[in-house]
Amino acid sequence: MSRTNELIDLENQYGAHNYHPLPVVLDKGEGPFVWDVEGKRYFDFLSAYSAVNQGHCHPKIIGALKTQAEKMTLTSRAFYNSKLGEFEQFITKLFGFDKVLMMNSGVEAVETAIKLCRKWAYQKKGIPQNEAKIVFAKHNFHGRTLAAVSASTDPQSKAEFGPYLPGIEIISYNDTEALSQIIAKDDKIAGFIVEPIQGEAGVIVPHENYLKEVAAICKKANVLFIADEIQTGIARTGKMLCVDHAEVKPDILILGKALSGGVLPVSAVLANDKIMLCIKPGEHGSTFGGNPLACAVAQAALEVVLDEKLAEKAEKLGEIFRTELKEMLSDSELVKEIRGKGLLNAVEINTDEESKLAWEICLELRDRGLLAKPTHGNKIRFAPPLVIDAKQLRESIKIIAESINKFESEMASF
Ligand code: IF1
Repeated sequence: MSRTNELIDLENQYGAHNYHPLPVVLDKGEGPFVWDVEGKRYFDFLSAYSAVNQGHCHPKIIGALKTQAEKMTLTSRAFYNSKLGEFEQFITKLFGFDKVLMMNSGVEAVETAIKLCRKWAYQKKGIPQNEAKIVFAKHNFHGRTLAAVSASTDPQSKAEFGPYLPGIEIISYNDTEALSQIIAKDDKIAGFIVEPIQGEAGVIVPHENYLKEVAAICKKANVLFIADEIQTGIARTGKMLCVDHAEVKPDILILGKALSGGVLPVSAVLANDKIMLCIKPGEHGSTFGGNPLACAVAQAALEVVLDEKLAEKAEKLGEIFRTELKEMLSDSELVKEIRGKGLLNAVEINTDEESKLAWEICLELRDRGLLAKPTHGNKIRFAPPLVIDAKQLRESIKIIAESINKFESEMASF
């Protein structure tokens, strides 16, 4: 049996069956590339769901990891540590907020934002205890905890995990009228949590004024505008934050994934004092949140984004990706739409969500040396590390177009 099959069998036998991975076993990564256990090289067009924007094993981030790991990794927040304060100053100045609260995984930061919003609702907005509501968008993805799945509208993430958290309202995405209406008829609404582009839903880009209008509606009604930039943030969409395209600032900003360059789970919630100081000592925390290793890594990861101008790169390369792929696939009956912002893109295949075609295309891409994964059956996300260069990107565009075209003649059978 091949090493690949041996390792897949091990995961099948001893691991929970909560994923359905593409059959490839990865062993090594560098920049935009990963290698499997047989030594075959691939372009990584998933980037661990946009966590490795800075490229695999970026030497500066790994350097910071090694240096800090040899000195001190964890103190808990029972004591101060020599890295946290300086990092907090750096990240708050960078994003323009008074304060930051450090956590680990993305969903923990989402939970933190929900808790913070509720505290603010009772202390500042005067909503009666236990009655605050938070609005979420249909087809959202904010993670896997009970609060996040309670807010989910996707039966796959949600079903049979009830009872769910109360105090959640759902409106359609990209619909400011729905937001205005729900806020107008309910004075218990404390916040609106939204992805600036819906990732899991299939890279759904809202209309150009959406976020500007959302910010204005929330401001007027004294409702917190909370942006989940876990997937869209840290240069992925061609600006440091996706909300920067709309020139708006959320009341609460949630970051994760590429905040550490994919090296450690590091997440952050940013807000100004009038919100952040609603949480007092002992009311929220985490053993690992704000640990010195995470701070050293995140500081280096953000410096790489700035030093290497990854936002500008993502903007330019994203234009090339969409324009040239559209040209190469202009005759394709298989492609319904090519869309995205910066280097967060998707190709929607012209089949229903149950079709296996997108999966088959991803297997073809794998065979030709490029890794991507379908989402919701018929959408394939293309999100390479932002360190990819124009020549490598063009090579990738060719692989993608050729792989899709290969299925053109076989379409009828899917
Ligand atoms: C899985 C998707 C991506 C996120 C947004 C919070 C979180 C995520 C906007 C939670 C996480 C991940 C998690 C991963 C799959 C993946 C994903 F397809 F499910 F939707 F990226 F597109 N907010 N997204 O995208 O962050 O706690 O995971 O650090 O759960 O399988 P986390």
